[in-house]
Amino acid sequence: KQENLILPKDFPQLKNDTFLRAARGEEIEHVPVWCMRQAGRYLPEFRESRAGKDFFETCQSPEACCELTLQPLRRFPFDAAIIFSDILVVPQAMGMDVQMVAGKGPTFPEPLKEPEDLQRLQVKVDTAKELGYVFRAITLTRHKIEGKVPLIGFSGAPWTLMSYMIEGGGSNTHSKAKRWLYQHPEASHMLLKMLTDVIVEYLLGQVAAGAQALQVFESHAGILGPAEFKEFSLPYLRDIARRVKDKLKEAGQDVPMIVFAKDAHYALEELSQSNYEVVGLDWTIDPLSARERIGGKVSLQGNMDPCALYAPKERISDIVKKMLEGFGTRGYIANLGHGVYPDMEPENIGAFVEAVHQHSKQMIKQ
Ligand code: 1CP
Repeated sequence: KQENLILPKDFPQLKNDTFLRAARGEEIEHVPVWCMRQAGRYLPEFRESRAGKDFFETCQSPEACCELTLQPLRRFPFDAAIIFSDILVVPQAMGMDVQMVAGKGPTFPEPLKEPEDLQRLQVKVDTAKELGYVFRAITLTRHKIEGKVPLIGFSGAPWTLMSYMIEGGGSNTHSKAKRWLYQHPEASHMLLKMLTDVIVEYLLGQVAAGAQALQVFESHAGILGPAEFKEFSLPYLRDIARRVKDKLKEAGQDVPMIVFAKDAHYALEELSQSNYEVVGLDWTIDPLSARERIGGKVSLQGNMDPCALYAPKERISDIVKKMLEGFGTRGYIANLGHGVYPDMEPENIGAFVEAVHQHSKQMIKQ
């Protein structure tokens, strides 16, 4: 809808900035908490809103994205919201067809096969034109959220997007995409660079639209070994944060950035020196050892095993307490180590949020 284009940016005042303070390592009264995929199929109201509608058409509707983003906040006292969208809107903006196939997940009917296929991609992407619907969703949501909590924008990281563009969808081995790294390293770097350029513009557009923090998802980091990660992921993650920050600084803006490189615990030290304020962790790393390895350099986010949400509520509370004791309450944002699954009990997500708030308040008081 065109009228959203001109929504004013005089947003309601932020009432709960705990998440932003924790991202910067500042003092807080309780540990902030949100959940990856907090807007998702585990909520009956989400299933109802999404029923019978095409996934990417939903992503293209600012009103639908706004509603789905707000749904979890009506149930639980989360300290942040993440805009409803998907990482695969970036390959779409570069000219690739992506469809959501029921029972299979996102699918590219014509994935990249050989380096020549890079010619099919749009190099100079006008993000305002191709991804303006995401920006409008963010602006609308910033108004409708009424300053309750900060709104997080996000993007997939270059390697994760590259792997989808070559695999054509989800994969266990990612061997088609990894083949490129070993057979076509130059073309791989070319593609990663193209993606980086679009992602930088995309993230800046999200901030201009009203995003108050940014998360970069390198969900497929774990399929790379340390050497490949250092060559094909880390430099681009660093470049994204540096370029976004340089541009924001020029405008006098300061927006915390989170990097979530799933299963990349082998690169924790490097990630903590990659220009991001916050490093997100999956559940395969022990909180205390993560804290010891990075010192006080960055804030940490994570990392309860999402499957712990299948446990009874009292057990969830115990697990949360241990997690808080490991990370400490300063420079820490509680989250899961990955997204909520569709078969999880909404009540248990509520128990998780409450346990974080309750235990951390007590720990801070002592
Ligand atoms: O119809 C549906 O509801 C389908 C499920 C779904 C949802 C809820 C998909 C398909 N995407 C989303 C939304 C989404 N995706 C969000 C929004 C908000 C929130 O977190 O509350 C975000 C941040 C993403 C990001 C995303 N999409 C990632 C990175 C995070 C992660 O999970 O590692 C990835 C890898 C995707 C791709 C994707 N989109 C959807 C699916 C099922 C997948 C995974 C496909 C696969 O690899 O098998």
